[in-house]
Amino acid sequence: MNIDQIIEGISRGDPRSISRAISIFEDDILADRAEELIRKLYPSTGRAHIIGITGPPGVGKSTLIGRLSGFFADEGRKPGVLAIDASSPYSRGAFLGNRVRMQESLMEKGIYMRSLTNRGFKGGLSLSALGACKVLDAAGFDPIIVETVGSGQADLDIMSVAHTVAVILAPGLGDEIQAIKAGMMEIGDLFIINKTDREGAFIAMKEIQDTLALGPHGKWIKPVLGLNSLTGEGFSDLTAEIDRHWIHMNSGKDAEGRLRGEVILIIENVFRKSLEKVMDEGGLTKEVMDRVFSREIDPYLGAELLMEQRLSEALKLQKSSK
Ligand SMILES: Nc1nc2c(ncn2[C@@H]2O[C@H](COP(=O)(O)OP(=O)(O)OP(=O)(O)O)[C@@H](O)[C@H]2O)c(=O)[nH]1
Ligand SMILES: [Mg+2]
Repeated sequence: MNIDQIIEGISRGDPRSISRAISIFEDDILADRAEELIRKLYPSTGRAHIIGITGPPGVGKSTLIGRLSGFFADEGRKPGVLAIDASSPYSRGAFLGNRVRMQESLMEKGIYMRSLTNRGFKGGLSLSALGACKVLDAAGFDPIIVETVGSGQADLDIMSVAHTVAVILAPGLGDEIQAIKAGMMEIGDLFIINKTDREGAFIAMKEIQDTLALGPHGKWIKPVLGLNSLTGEGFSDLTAEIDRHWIHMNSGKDAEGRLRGEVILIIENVFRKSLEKVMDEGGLTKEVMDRVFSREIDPYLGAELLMEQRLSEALKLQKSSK
């Protein structure tokens, strides 16, 4: 399949073409093929509501997303689901017990589900995920629900380009909840305590509400919802809040901030990739590193020298290509 065939397939919503495109991104989001794909897809994107779902392992993110996407599908919408580096991937055979049945019933409703990993350069995952969102967007999926495990830079990057971020917690996280709260109160637009059938759920909700009350207040008052993802209790409130936030987003300037975040992410990735390449190749880089190792120069000066070198090389390249 060449790029134009893939693009044509995506515009028809063909799952094979969609998977093919996402695999290209997984291999290397900065490769020429990947860039060509993005460039040609871009005009047909920009419609879908991207919803990020994040939270610690085991709080019920996948279960919740399964049910949420089912709700959206029943409303006549066409949700797509991406799981980023999840421990429980959405691939055939990887689901156990009721999850297999859940996935089958979701596929019958036309919901696209796919997990995403990174086979390219270090750190490329967030950008690949963003590329995958564009593929689903161009294929007409809306909303696009992205699951990540709530930790690490990739997670924060992905969440910064979602329109709506829901942070999921569950009772019984113990002391862990403090650390999680510290890192996640800012990125969340809505907060969910899942597993309300478990003891401690309402105390956990109260705790989150109290913490939010101390934080800065914007125009958007962050709701705290209780859910039972096994029974579906609370899900009509959840879809209502998600839709309300989407309307709120479109009336604000947030979209501009999102695109700014995306451009910065691309620059970071391009720079990191070229740096990794230079580091691997040795050469001049090794000379600088040897001076750092022998403590002749400090790491800051070493970094400065390397950056200068990279910039001048990049400029040379640009000149010669003109
Ligand atoms: N009691 C109860 N159990 C739930 C609920 N939601 C999910 N679970 C269970 O919690 C366990 C973990 O669910 P997952 O959906 O895999 O959690 P996750 O957050 O996606 O996990 P990772 O992807 O591994 O981080 C499973 O055994 C679910 O059946 C709930 O509302 N109540
Ligand atoms: Mg999961």
